[in-house]
Amino acid sequence: MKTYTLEEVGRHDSKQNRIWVIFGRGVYDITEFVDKHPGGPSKIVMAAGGSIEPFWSIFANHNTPEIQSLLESMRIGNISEEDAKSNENDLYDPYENEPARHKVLKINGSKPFCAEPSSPLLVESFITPVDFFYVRNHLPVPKIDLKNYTLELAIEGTTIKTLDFKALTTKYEKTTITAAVMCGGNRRSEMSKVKNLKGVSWNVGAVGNATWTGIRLCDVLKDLGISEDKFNHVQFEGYDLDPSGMPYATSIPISKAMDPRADVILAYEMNGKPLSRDHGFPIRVIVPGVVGARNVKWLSKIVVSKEESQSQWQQGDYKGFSPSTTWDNVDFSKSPAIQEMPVISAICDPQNSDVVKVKNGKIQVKGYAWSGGGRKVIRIDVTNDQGKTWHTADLIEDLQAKQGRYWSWTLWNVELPVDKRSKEVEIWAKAVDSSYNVQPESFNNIYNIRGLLCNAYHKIKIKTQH
Ligand code: MTE
Ligand code: MO
Repeated sequence: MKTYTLEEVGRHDSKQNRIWVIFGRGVYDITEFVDKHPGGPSKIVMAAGGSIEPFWSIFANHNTPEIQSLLESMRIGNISEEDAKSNENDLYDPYENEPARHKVLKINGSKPFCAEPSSPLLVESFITPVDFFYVRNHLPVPKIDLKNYTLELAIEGTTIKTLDFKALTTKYEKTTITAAVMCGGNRRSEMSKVKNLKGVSWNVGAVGNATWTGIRLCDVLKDLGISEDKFNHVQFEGYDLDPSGMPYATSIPISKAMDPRADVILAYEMNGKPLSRDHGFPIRVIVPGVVGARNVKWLSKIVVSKEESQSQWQQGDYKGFSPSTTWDNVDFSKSPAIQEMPVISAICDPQNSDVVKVKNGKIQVKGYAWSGGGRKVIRIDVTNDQGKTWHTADLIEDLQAKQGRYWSWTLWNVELPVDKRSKEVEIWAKAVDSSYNVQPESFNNIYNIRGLLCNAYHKIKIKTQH
């Protein structure tokens, strides 16, 4: 293979000159791949003409055999041994300041940290303890000193005011809501059985239900004196930054942000205690009924705008597509960003392939259900004979929730009669929400390349012990 100098590689930093990058000693021509990069072309282009290693130390989920071999397929040569040495600067680990985590969490990705509790633990309590609440980070956790914390409020490009923690928490009325937060990729591991897809492999635990105390976003926005008709979106930015200094950011429609009944809050407490670092200390947004991605943690800035957030997470991710859409023909601009979530449920206890004791000819089955947009879960149907007989589950729900504002999940349990001779039982669950939306029967026809909106019937197989 050819040997190149760092200087030579450095000249290949645009599409016209072709885009080369360095990894280890290898030189790679990634020009054709740039537009297909799942993280968006703009991110990968930052590495053009140089080493991608510092980027991979932040977006550490790249360091997989699959991605390494993809990169290898684009190799055009090497840099000299000398150059490779000089290129090896002391990389500091951007993840050296991560908080401690409970060992109960099952780690799906460590840098950035993504973890979920086991499903039987998840449905043990209506309110999920903070330590068991799933964590989904895209970047290192920022270290924030409360004394120096500020929140910037802007209209389009102009900052109107900057408030510190004390001002925010004393100026506006304190309020508490109970709401579930669910990742758009919850249950992705099941969808990935249909076909290959890209994303963190979540089981059913990328959801939790907590009380959130804070101030109402609509109160803060009202203070800016804006008229809802002149703007369309409210954007949120976090203090967590990518290697180019861009923050994690997303947006929600202004109608949602301004509606007092939508209960969007800037939360500083979770289950009655200050937010933990993983969950957004000191302030995060809670947008009940909306996909987890919009619930921006470590909130640094709110922007009222005519436009959606232009971030990768709003424009190039968290969108749904046809099962036939591939990474080669996907056009992210053609799908709207996911906001309110569809109805979903999961069987949590027992888990797939558990051995379950049959008592008096019956087995106990427990799970959760939830729907976006404040829609109430009105029924859970469970079957163990492929739908010939459906059993209606008993529900544990938020009795305080008001009409159209069912932000909490619903827990459920049911006793299923099982045949004396059965050795293996297949169980299916589906939820129905107050709009009579019901889950689709299988993943085949809702498959999408990012593995989002994985709300097909949950189906598990268990072994019975009589
Ligand atoms: N906010 C910031 N600033 N950075 C992030 O990476 N992840 C989002 C959202 N808010 C994220 C964020 C996603 S995709 C989800 S699912 C939820 O936070 C997860 O919240 P949790 O970690 O408190 O469970
Ligand atoms: Mo997420």
